[in-house]
Amino acid sequence: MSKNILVTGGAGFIGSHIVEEAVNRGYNTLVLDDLSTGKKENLEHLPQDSYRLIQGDIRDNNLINQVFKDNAINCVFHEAAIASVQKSITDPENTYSINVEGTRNVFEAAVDHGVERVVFASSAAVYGDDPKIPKVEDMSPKPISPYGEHKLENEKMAAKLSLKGSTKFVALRYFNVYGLRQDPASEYSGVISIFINRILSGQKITIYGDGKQTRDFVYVKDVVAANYLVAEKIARGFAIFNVGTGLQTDLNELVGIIFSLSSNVDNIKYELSRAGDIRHSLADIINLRRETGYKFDYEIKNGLSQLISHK
Ligand code: NAD
Ligand code: UD2
Repeated sequence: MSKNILVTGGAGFIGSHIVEEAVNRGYNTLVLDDLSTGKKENLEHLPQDSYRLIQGDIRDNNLINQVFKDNAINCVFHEAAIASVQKSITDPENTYSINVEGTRNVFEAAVDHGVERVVFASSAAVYGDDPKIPKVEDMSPKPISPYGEHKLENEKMAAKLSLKGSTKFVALRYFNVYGLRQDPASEYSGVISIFINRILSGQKITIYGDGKQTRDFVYVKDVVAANYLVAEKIARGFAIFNVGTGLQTDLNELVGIIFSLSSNVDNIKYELSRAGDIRHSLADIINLRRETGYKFDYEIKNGLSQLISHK
């Protein structure tokens, strides 16, 4: 694969793992991040001279064009976004300006500068609350949040731009990603980071609803593998793939595994379901597997066990 890599949002949770893999592969690795939710510390375990961090905003069109002009980028992994659905509801304008207009800057600059490929983070949120599972890429999207709408707009924008230049775009609809460096601080963080943080520090956890809701939890290392596989293997101008495991885990099962891997005693309270909570979410990953050979390495127990062992 091409060697000059740009990771937007590379100081964030998922982005920092994509950067780590680029560094391990010996690529010239550039990170662009405004450090709004990302942190320099997320990259500090890597040798200092193994990547370059530019602190900047994807909404700054001049900066973005300069970055492409100066660096002969071959491949972009675009992760920068406001990743919180809740924020997209409480602050829709700011979220739109980053998630849609900022993304447009990155995509257009990539095309203008002849970048070979852009792989970008979309989301299962584009499917909305359609109860049909598993979710297949060709289902008609029904986003129910500004966040989901923005991700869908990104996909449409990429599809159009792929007809304009030589840049190839791949949208990856991530399901529920978990792993090291996922920030547990916000109440809207992923359930796994919240539960592990609370359970390991002996605090009570809250399950909203009966705990029988299910998710397709995918370990961040498998998400990274999917990013590099599509970058290497997908030859057409535009494609969309789900990234998950194709397996469902309910919350009761999930907490059972976490308690069994830690030495803490069960300390759970049940509360009413969250408004708008989706009952079941599951990815169909057949297309990704068929076209790239993707095979996830971490089913939930392995992923949780690796995560807990790093805590
Ligand atoms: P994160 O908040 O840890 O990472 C986002 C990164 O983007 C941060 O480092 C942040 O500082 C940076 N950023 C935000 N606004 C920016 C701007 N204007 N300019 C430059 N950088 C900016 O979140 P994450 O969970 O790592 O999410 C990464 C991507 O994956 C996002 O696009 C998110 O929407 C998507 N996604 C995540 C999940 C999940 O389960 N975590 C699921 C579906 C999709
Ligand atoms: C995920 C994404 C969201 C959006 C959505 C689209 C995250 C953090 N959220 O929401 O951004 O893309 O998918 O479908 O990635 N829960 C508890 N206790 C807690 C926290 C959560 O019971 O302390 C429950 C929650 O009510 C839900 C489940 O755990 O039923 C998973 O919650 P989540 O916020 O991790 O993810 P999800 O799928 O609701």
